[in-house]
Amino acid sequence: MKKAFIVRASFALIAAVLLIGLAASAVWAQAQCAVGQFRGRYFKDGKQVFARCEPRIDFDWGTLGPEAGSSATDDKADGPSSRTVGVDNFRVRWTGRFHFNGGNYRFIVVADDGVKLTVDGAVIIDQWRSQSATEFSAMKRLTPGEHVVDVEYFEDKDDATIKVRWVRSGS
Ligand SMILES: [Ca+2]
Repeated sequence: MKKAFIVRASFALIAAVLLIGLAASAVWAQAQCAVGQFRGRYFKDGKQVFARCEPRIDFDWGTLGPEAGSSATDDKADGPSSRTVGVDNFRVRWTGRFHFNGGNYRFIVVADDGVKLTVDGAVIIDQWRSQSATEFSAMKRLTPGEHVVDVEYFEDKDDATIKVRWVRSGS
């Protein structure tokens, strides 16, 4: 009797864990963008205000700030388009998988204010401070195939710029 109850309770628990796992993976799948695109997540006061898929990071917001509705792939599920992160004191994190042919690549960023760029979890540019628009670059050797590029950015005040690109350098 008691044993049967424990068996039933165990099955119920396993079923619940599986259901939660399925739901979590569905949410996770929605939160991903296609290979070759960044998932841009925009934060104000530590809270995500909106997110969207973006093919490139090439923004010069001047003294203004990003708008949730300014991209065709705006993710309404993460916040109405009218909500923004304001013009100062916001953060953005972009993460994406990209295909590389392999070889030495130069990663180039222009940031106002702070920026940190990692490739496959390795930090290659770390310029996390308030500054006017400044260009930084770093080399990274990559194997052929997909790699994860992650960019963290913050705007302090005044002008806001963030641009990221990479070029294959030599062989
Ligand atoms: Ca600034």
